[in-house]
Amino acid sequence: MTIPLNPETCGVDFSPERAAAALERRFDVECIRRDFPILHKPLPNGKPLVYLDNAATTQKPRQVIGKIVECYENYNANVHRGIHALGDRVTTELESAREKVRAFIGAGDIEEIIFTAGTTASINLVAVGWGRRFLTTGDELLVNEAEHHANLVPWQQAAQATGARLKFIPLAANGTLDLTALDELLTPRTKLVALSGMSNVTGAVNPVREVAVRAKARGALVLVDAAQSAAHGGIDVRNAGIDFLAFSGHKLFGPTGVGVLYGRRELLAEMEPMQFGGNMIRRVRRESSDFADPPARFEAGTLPIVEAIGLGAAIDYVTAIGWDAIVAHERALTAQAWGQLSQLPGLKIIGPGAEQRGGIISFTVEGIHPHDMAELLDRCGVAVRAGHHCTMPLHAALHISASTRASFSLYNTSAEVDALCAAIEYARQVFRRG
Ligand code: C6P
Repeated sequence: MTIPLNPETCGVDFSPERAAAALERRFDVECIRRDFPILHKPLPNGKPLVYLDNAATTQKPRQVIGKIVECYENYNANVHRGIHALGDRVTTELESAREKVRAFIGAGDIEEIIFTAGTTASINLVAVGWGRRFLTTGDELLVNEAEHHANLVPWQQAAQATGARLKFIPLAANGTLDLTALDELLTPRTKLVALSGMSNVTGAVNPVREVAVRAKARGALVLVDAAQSAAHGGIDVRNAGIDFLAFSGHKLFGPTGVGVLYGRRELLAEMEPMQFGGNMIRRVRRESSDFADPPARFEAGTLPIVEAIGLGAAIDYVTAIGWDAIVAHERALTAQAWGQLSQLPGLKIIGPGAEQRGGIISFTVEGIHPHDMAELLDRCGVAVRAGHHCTMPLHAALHISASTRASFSLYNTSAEVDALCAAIEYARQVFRRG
């Protein structure tokens, strides 16, 4: 039997226990937690950390941290430039990370993988590089009000710049997509449908494949914002019929500062670069230039090299554990949290039932502002996010200004779900007393 872990490429310290657990596809959460140093550091108030803000960013395992240290200590150099040993090594590492991303999302070719600064940068690149080139007056972009601002504002800008118009897939009462009228909304003028794989507020997992099939029938392209979904399950861009896919390294156990744009080869070949300078050219004359082929055409300047290599280590990490095991663990936590939270008096969960969502639960509690709630939870060591979560139109549609959000990851435990509920009860007591 081959061990599905590669200490060579993943950095440091794959413990034999971890390897054995991964081999058996047994999910040992305590074992996994040992990979994340931050989870064992007490907070300034002495409480143990209960980190439930994974939708904002995930914590990093030692395998990723170790890989970053390994890069800086052993082969730090610029890529695609230096004719020296360090330059060769780091270029090989970077391109190996690109290959890992390709395999991770099921793309056909590494030239379809562009390293960017994150999901926001990736979507902007499509909105400008594809949108400004191909959209004209009267064209339609199909979006929805539940999207993160990163998958709405760039399309507003593209529409304003080109005369295209935004159309919205309606939302059901719980904030999920209502696809009943999708076929009528899609017209021959629809050029692109932009939607997330999973909402960062409702946690709803969108039926991307179904939308893609229906969009394709009308000749529209499909862009998927996988900022949240990338950390919760396998993606297969070809099988799902996705034309563009965007995600961030930092929500997938990798470093900040790096993200990915996948684009189908034929589409990238036609797109305009958004940034100009070194690395993205083929030939520069005094008055004009020719640009390199993708991906270099869209990677002007020095890349987030070490960050991209760190992302490669993060992909190795989750792949070694196995998505089936990760998803099963997160589903169990989400079901437990949904069940317990929905019993708490005055607490209203936003979005669908546990079976239709990934590991994100946003809620409101009668009489307690979400910011106060987050602050009181923090006193108990429970880290959550409060606010509009960069989804103002969704909150407006739900007639609320803010919500509190707990989001789960592979290292969270059933006891931490209990701790969340106990901390909410504490907050209710504080407000009752006050
Ligand atoms: N959501 C959250 O707490 P960046 O910042 O570029 O890495 O990711 C932007 C982004 C795009 N789409 C979705 C669905 C997202 O959730 C995010 C980031 C964080 O919900 C920070 S606002």
